[in-house]
Amino acid sequence: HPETAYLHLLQHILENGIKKEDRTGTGTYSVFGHQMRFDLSKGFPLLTTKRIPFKLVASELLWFIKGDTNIRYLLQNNNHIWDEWAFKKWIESDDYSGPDMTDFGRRCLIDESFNVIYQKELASFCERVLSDDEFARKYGELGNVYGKQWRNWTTSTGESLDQLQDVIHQIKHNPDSRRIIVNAWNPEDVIDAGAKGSKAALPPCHVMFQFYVADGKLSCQLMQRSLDTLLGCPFNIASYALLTHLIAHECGLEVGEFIHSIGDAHIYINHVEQVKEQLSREPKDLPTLKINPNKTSIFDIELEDLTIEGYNPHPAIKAPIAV
Ligand code: UFP
Repeated sequence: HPETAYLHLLQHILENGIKKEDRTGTGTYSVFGHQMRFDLSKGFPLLTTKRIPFKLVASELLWFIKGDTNIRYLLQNNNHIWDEWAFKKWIESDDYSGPDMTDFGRRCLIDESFNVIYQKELASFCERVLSDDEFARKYGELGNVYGKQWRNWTTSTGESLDQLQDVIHQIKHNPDSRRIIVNAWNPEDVIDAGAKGSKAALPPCHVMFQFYVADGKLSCQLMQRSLDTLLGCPFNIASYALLTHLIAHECGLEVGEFIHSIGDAHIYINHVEQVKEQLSREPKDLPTLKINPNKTSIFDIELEDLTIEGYNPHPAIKAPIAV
């Protein structure tokens, strides 16, 4: 079963992971350097050992593809996966005068009365990004994150590069090329990422990806520097599988493999019980992805053009996210 590649990684980290502190202060079990392969012709790799919300994966990917870096589009699609990063910039700004939100990611996990106040502040922040154009422009914006780097990379001479459009062009016209790469890691932005006034809210986790065409099939390899194996990984696999499908669809190719190459693959210490629960479950049949055949360009695809069929996973597993 294609999902066993993922379950093996969880098992491997539990058995061999080294205890390692991390930026969030949570602590992890971690291994360095791991690769998983998913044959996309065997079904769409949306995990079945717990439910993964496909709509969130899809709306985030379409947001990257649009070159959008403002969380407003995500909020309009009920997608809250990037909220905390925008919220962090807001509470650190001079315009913020609400309750003290310092270190909110950790405090909301350990202090329930703080969590209530935090949830209220965060909800009103999101509401304002949705309803107030000026506020959204200023505080919904994450800066130089994926959408910017993929579609609108700024060169040292001030020109803009559309890496995604360019790889699609290469796949169509020069498919044997060994240079079909999108790079999200910009050392200039990474130096102070996340700091007050910095150009990027956080350094990219999916650093670069490369496409490969052979036998009429499109494959994709992702190099990811850091992986939250329980919470992030299932999203990352589904997202890049979807991207590969979309580009294959536009280029008239079948899908080949998605290859996930990882630097620091970790399980947070407070995720171990959830990991064991997931490992006790039997994978089910993978679903299939349907893309509206009337749309070809990936830049025209909307959420309603994508459907997942035959998805009957085990129930979701709740776990705290480290920010
Ligand atoms: N993370 C993922 N996948 C992602 C993403 C983040 O697993 O797509 F954006 C996790 C990895 C790590 C944390 O646990 O988020 C990022 O922290 P750091 O920048 O310190 O690696």
